[in-house]
Amino acid sequence: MTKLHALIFDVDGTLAETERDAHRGAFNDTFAEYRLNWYWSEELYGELLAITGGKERIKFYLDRYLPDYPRPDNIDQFVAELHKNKTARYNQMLVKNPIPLRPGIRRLLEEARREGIRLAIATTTSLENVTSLLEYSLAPHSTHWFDVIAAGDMVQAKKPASDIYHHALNELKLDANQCIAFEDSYNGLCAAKGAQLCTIITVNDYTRHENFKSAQLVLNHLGEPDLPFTVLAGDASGASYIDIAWLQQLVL
Ligand code: XBP
Ligand code: MG
Repeated sequence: MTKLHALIFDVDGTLAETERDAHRGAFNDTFAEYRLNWYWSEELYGELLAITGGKERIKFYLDRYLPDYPRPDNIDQFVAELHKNKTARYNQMLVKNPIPLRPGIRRLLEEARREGIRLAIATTTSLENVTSLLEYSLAPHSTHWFDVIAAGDMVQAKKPASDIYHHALNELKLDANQCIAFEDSYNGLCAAKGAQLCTIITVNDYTRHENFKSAQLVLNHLGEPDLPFTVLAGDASGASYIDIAWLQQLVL
């Protein structure tokens, strides 16, 4: 019998709604500081989210939307500088105005810890950003709740490649069938499924129309005892919120 050993969480869009206001706002503030005539509207940002990773997203934006923009000689260095500035701004935002965790996240993390289920993170964003989110939105020193934080440039290829999930599984020293992944996007689902992980999706405004056919379950959020989730696809077998007992039966 396989037993559930660990839960692996995506960060942006899954732990908290960080994209529309915080990441996007930080990118735009950086562009303004550098007097670049670039502005990412909510709608445009939805398109740009198809490219994971902030540096990769900026380069894609230039290629797709500003092909005539005169590029500095060392474009990679320029993009890295912009991204460093954006990361500092994003971290300041998380300290000043902590972003609430999505429904069910805190409850599930706390229950997992009580039950001896290990926790891990597999994200495209940087370790610095994850640390701030956990520190200010979950609890002080809560990075220690996680045995593994697999983040950003620790792997060569970002989601939808599976590298970050393979890295997390390697560090956990677990097989995919002993773990469950939580994601919010098609790119994230591709990454988790490519590593053979059973995956639960909680959609948000940017991702609700994406293709989640290979997910175990698609929900609007993880639910709370007094805030039932809505099932968008899959079979929740009568549950109204995700807890450890419910997750255990997925890996039997
Ligand atoms: C989401 C992403 C990230 C963020 C920006 O990552 O694609 O690129 O939008 O973060 P995930 P950075 O859902 O895997 O957590 O600017 O730090 O790359
Ligand atoms: Mg995500």
